[in-house]
Amino acid sequence: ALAALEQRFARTIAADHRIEPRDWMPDAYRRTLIRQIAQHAHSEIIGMQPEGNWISRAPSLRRKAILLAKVQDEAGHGLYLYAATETLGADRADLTRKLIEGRQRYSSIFNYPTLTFADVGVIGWLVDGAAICNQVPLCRTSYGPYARAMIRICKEESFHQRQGYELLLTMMSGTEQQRRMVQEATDRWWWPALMMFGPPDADSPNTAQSMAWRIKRDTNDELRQKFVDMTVPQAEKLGVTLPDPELRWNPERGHYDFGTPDWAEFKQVLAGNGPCNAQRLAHRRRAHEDGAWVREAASAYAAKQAARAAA
Ligand code: FAQ
Repeated sequence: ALAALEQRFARTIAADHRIEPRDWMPDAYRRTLIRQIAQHAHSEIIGMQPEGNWISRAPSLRRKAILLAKVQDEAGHGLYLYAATETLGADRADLTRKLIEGRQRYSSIFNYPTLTFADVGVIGWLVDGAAICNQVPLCRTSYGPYARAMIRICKEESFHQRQGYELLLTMMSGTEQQRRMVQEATDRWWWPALMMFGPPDADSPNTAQSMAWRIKRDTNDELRQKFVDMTVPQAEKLGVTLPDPELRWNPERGHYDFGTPDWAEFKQVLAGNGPCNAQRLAHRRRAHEDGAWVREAASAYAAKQAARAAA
């Protein structure tokens, strides 16, 4: 019986059809999805902090309204993704516990500080740009609920990317000091943005199996290259320099060559030693503790309603 189930799963994947929650799936496939989707959800929630830092200091009412909406969208993405993990049998409260106990990951990128308002623009341009590059192929991932969640999330991420680029275009047509702020923020975010795609393929333990299961549709290095190729012309149009002396067009490959990210730094950030890891987790933990009374009240209310319905 197990062999028949395994065969049907393999046929569904080979035909490029979707696996749905009610379908049989290998335990390791389920575990990999829960790991990746939970990490993605945690990233959206922790990712609210660096930009949230600027909501109260946005330079105009218009910029404040835009930033509030963007950070709210990220909360929505997080909840949407937690709901996708629940279709796999995970429990959101349990995932949150694992996050605040440091037992599950979130993206390395959110462990860097936002020092000036230009960072808000650069996060939209580079961080959301990298997120889109990684997530558009995930609209075709083999697990149905994750693929469908990605369609909506990508639409909102494109909007985020454009607001960041528009903010930077505005700053670049401003004063010399504003142009310097944009360049300085680009210098700080460029390499961490390249690290968002994960370790090089040769050091990526999960890629081969995830590609075979069609959870991932491209490797880490393929997506990193795609991101560099699409971003270089945007940097030129903006008038900023990307901080990589090795960056140049390679006509034979038809791609840009680029330098090597500092993978030792990446490992340090993953080990919890990035500039803001402790601060991000402490903030998330505090928010969770401060919200305990809301969860208690909601549970008490739900129990009361259920008792009333039963009476
Ligand atoms: N940071 O074998 P691989 C956003 C871990 S966008 C931290 O290559 P995999 C939007 C990896 O988990 C950001 N950890 O792993 C936004 C694994 O750990 P484990 C979120 C990383 O899974 C914008 C180990 O290293 N997007 O939030 C990172 O096949 C602006 C070995 O790596 C997603 O999560 C990293 N950068 O490939 C929000 C996209 N890279 O558990 C607010 C979905 C790797 O084995 C503001 N995820 N690791 O110990 C993916 O596509 C994949 O999970 C990868 C990693 C590509 C990230």
